[in-house]
Amino acid sequence: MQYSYQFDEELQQEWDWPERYSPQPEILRYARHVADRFDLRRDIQFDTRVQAAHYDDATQAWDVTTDDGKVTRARYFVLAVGCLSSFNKPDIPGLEDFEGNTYFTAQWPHEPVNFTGQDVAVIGTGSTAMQSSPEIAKQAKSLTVCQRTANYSIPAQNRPQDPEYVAYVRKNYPELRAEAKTLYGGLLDDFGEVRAVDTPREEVEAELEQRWKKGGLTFLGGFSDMLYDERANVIAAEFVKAKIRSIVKDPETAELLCPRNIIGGKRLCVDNGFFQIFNLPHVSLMDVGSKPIERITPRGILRGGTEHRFDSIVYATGFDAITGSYLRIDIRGRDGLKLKDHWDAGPRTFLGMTVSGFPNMFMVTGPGSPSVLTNMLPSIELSVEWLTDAIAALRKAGKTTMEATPEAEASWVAHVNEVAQGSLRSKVKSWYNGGNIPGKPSVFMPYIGGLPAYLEKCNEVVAAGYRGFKMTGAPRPVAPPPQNPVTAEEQTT
Ligand code: NA7
Repeated sequence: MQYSYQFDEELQQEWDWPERYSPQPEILRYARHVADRFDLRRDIQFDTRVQAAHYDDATQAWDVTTDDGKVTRARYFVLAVGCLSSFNKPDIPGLEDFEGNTYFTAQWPHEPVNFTGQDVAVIGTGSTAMQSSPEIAKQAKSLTVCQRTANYSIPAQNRPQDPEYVAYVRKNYPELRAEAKTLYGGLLDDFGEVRAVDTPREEVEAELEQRWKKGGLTFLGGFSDMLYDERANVIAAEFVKAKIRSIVKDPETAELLCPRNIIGGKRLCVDNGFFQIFNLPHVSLMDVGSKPIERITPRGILRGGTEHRFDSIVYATGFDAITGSYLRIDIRGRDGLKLKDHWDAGPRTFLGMTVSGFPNMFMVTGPGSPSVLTNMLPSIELSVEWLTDAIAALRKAGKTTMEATPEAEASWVAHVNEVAQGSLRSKVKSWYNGGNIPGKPSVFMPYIGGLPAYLEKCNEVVAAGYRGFKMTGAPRPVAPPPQNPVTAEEQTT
């Protein structure tokens, strides 16, 4: 009920969320309902990829080139491209040679996939591997999970919504939403303020047990130091490893499934019976960490000189997170400055919503905002509200463009980096810090200082008359785009 929009009270009241964790079709149904209810489809052009967006100082507008060959000229350019939408195609030799079925969890087909009677391999043990594997195991003749690094997961304990809880939330939505904004992740739950290191071990373990039974992402939230003090972290890590050993009957497989690093360093996974599947006779674990995949062959996976044959291979290999979707577009700001160059050493933004040198370009939950560390739907709304107000303020001021100053951006980037240093999350390679993509700059990309601190900063900027921004130019209508559609290359020349 919290992972939903709050901009319309009737929408909140009328929508029925039947389960604690909604499955994908349910969330899609909600998105479609919102689009229809607010008549949004007339403003959406589907099946269109943005290839380039270039700012032109002469027109003070953005020329946005799409793959249908059209150029759209716009005063404001809002990137709502998502934090986890550019998928990571792994660089495994021979990937294209496979003659069976290839799937990527990040680009799952819209029509149902049936694995009945098949030998299936899943590559990866992140969230999507852990969530898809138990489903695939229900159908497949055999399932082989290829694990490079073991990962922590907490049971989802998904269940139908309790009607009393639903009634309570519906009745108190405004207050609950307001309270959520005062919490670190923008998510209401029971959070402990004491430190695990100051609490007797049995009490810490009792709290973890209770959270394990409750299930879900806030497993580490019982104590304030779980992601800041290794001594606290190790208690939770050992607790989960003991659970894995108690679930998985074969001791060797259990040991392989036990992670070695900090719990919560990588994003915690939430599963529906992932570890349990390794007790099934047709499911096995392949350790591709100590003995990597050599190549994909037309028939399967070659590893240690042996070919393992499969009908289907599922790559659950993640995303070029947070910056990937921006950098796959040829974005150029003032004087042809390429976003790719500006972000060469990692993303540089002011408040995660604007970039110096890129006038009137706004990002929804961009790098340097709390984004993926918070409840995403409310955070998306907060970004949208802030940038909408900013555009209104710009118009009210009788100006055409607004742009973060280099100083404001530099100081925000320094702050984002500084707060990240204090967290154990900085010590583990993950998609939060570019560690999952070879050659990607190693920078902790989301703002880790928490939603309340972030909102305070955003509000301060507004209260001080958009401090940190330059507003320039007198308002004028946007000139029409060039008559003949041009390609990104032609525009370059
Ligand atoms: P994740 O969580 O980034 O997981 C990707 C997995 O794929 C992870 O286990 C990787 O192992 C593995 N991987 C990646 N490349 C390879 C290669 N080349 N060989 C073997 N294994 C590989 O991605 P998800 O899509 O599951 O989830 C992303 C987020 O979506 C998730 O955190 C939620 O927020 C929703 P590694 O650990 O790098 O050794």
